[in-house]
Formats: sequence, structure tokens, C-alpha cells
Amino acid sequence: MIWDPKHETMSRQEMRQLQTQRMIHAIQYCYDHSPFYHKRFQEIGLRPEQFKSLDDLKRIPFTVKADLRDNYPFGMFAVPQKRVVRIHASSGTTGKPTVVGYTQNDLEMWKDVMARLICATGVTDDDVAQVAFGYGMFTGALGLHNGLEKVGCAVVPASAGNTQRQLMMMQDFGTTVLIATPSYALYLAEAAEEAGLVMGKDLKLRVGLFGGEGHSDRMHQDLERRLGILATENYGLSEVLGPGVAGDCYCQCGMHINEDHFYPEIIDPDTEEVLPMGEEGELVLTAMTKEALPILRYRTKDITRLIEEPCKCGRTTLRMEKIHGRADDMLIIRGVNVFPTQIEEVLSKFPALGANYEIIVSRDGYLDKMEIKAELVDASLLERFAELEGLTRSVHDQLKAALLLDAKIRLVQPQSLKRFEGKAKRVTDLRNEKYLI
Ligand code: DLL
Repeated sequence: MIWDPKHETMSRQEMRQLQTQRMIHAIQYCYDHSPFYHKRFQEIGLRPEQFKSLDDLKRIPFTVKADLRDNYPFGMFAVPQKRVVRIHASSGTTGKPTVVGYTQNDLEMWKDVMARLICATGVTDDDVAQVAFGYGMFTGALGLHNGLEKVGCAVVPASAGNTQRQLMMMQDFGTTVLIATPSYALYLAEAAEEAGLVMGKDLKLRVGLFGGEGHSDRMHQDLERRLGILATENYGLSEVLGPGVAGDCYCQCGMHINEDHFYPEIIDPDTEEVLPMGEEGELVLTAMTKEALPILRYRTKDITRLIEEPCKCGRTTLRMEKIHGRADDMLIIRGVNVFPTQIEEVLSKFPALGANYEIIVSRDGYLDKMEIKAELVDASLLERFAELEGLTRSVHDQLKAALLLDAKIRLVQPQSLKRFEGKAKRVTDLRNEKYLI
């Protein structure tokens, strides 16, 4: 079933027309209601009437995370506080969080775009959906929750953590849909196996709606096999909305973008040039219909590629590939640029290794050092020294061949690395710690 056939199956030409109309409206709206954008337009001498087609978008400056931080907490809101009915924030690793707000209409739109993506995975009002994202300032839990209710699922607001209780509820309530970060879902799979639960018998899961962080193809296969589900992915970010920007349909061939609300562009992150359709680069999004926090050309830092070919599911919206990495996740190690996802890809080629790993970067004098800890699938390998050494060497050599990186590899006990209930933190960069210098 297609939730909103009108907007999800438009011809490319109709979609472009609608986007043009909505973009013209969004730009005028920002000029009229957002003191931040009003000032910005004045500074560059741009009047909203000059914006006539989507090609003119190039003239609008990018918005970046620092703009939200500099205007903390509500400086970028375009409505009086009276009209704001929800506030969320993205934790961020440094300093103040990024605060975002929603009007009643924004929440309705959010529910609607979420319902489209949930429905696209094959989830219906017959399903019992357990939300194992942390409820709180994170947009993931309430975003999915409200969309699931709109579809008519029985929603279990479990929140993250308390793994044994999660499993108990899954069994007792007959949960069919799991909502979690992929890393937490895998942790739940391990715990279910340890408890001797049988998929299909004790647990009735059939679909996973995962997101908030990326995961490798190998981890995706692991999730499908171990939980006996169709593992689908959701993409979004709080600055633009939260989850609901894009998501997999049951065909799993790229995430459909709700592009009647979120206009995507791909740019070269260095030159900031807009790239042609199909090229890989940084995703830039404009939220064309939001009232409380309209956002123009937001640089997501997420690297991906757009897909234009029609999808077998019948939806005609543009799709985006899985996120290939984040422009600001890039590590520079002895001058070599590396994305953690590239390391993950190499590790995922070894069947003897599990999905959990940790990258530790430190400095010895002036020299960067990298250590990679990866979990073994089979603990007994730790006692078979020759084999262990052979495997360690081969991981080392493949990383070196693929990424030109000399890393120290440490293969560790299964389930010995830290587990995460929310987004996993794979990299520890100790290079700025004083004691190392
Ligand atoms: O993570 C929104 C969300 C929640 C999306 C739940 C999907 C499901 P933030 O906390 O603001 O919002 O973090 C946004 O998370 O720029 C990406 O780098 C990353 N991210 C989100 N979804 C994916 C994904 C939510 N499917 C940041 N794959 C984004 C890879 C993702 N990265």
C-alpha cells in the first residue's frame, strides 16, 4: 500500500512544479518571518521576488550547524513561542545542543511523512511496534512513535535500555516491529540468542525500522538473519525534522526521500558546487514546509548519492543511498584521510569477525597511531595462536591495501566491547588529550 499516492507517485515534472511552488513560498516565508534569514538575505542583497525557479537556489547561502548553535536556543525560530508546541535537541559532542522546534502543523506534517515511510516497509495497523529508541530530546523515539500511531500500529514506548525487559515485552506483547539504532538492535539479537529465544516462535518480529546511525551491509545481513526480519533503514536529522526525511521501502534499494517537503541537493563538500544527479557528495536539504524552524540549504555533512530511476514499489520519489560516511567524521591519520565506515567495510569482509569494533587513535610523540579492536565470533580462536595470528595479519594487510593505513589490530573476545543503547560511538580520538603530547 502507498500511504499518500498523490505525493509519492507524482511524475518528475509534477514534483518539480510542486517543489518550485513550495520553494518560492519557503523563501518568502523565511524573509518575512525568520529574523535570521531576513538579515542574511539583506546582507547579500537578495529579495525573495528574485527567486523564480529551483535553479536560483544556488544563490541562497548554506545554513550550517554553527548557525543554530550561534542562535541558541530559539534564535532561528520563525514563529512566536506561543505557536511552538514541541522542542527537541540534538546532543552534539561539544558545547550547547542544537535546539529545534515544531508548531502544531509541523507535527502533523511529521506524522504524515513518517506514516508514508512506515507504510512503505509493509508495516500495517495489525502490527505491534516496540520503540527502543531513547525517549527524550532525541527526535527518533517520538518521531517514529507518532507515525506508527498514525498508521494504526499498537505502539509500545519501551525506550532504550533494560534489555531483558525489552525481550520480555517482545515475547509477551507479540512485538512484530522493532524500532532501534542498528547497534542496539544487534545487541538485542545477541541477548535474545543468549536467552535461548527462538525467532518465529518466542519472538514474532518481522520488520525492523532502524536509523539514527549507519550500518554496514554485513551488519544489515546479520540483523535480518539473527532477528528473522526485513531490516529497513530510516534517515533524518533534527535540524531538518528528525526521522521522516527518507526511508527504505520493502524493496530495500535506496531510501525514498519525502521530496515534496525536503528538497535534496548533492554538493562537493570542498568546492560547494552542486553536483549532477547520481554523483556522490554531501547531502544538502531544504525543509520547504516547516513553520517553526524553516531551514534553507542545510549542510548535513552526510555523504551519499541520489538515485533517480523509478523503484519497483511504484513510488516515484528520488531515493538516496545509505550514508557512506560523514564529512566531519573523517580522521586524518599520518596524513591519510579515512572514514570509519571504510574501516568497517574492510572488517565486515571477515566472517570470523563480529559487527562490533572500536577505533582508537592516539599520538606517540608527533606520530599518529591507530588501534582497531574487533570482536571475534568464536572465542576459542583466542587459544589457537597460529590461526589468530594469521587472521590478525590478514586484517592488518587488507586494511593497509585498502586504506594505506598501518593499524595495530587487536582481536578480542566476543561481546567484550562496549554496547550502546543509542547511537554507537566507534571512534576514540585521544590525540587532543594533553597527557599524550
Ligand atoms: O538521528 C534522526 C533519526 C532518528 C533518523 C531515528 C532516523 C531514525 P540527529 O540526532 O539530529 O537525528 O542525528 C542526525 O544522524 O546527520 C546522520 O549523520 C546520522 N543518521 C541518521 N540516520 C542515519 C542513517 C537523527 N540511516 C545524524 N544512516 C545525521 C546513517 C544516519 N546516518
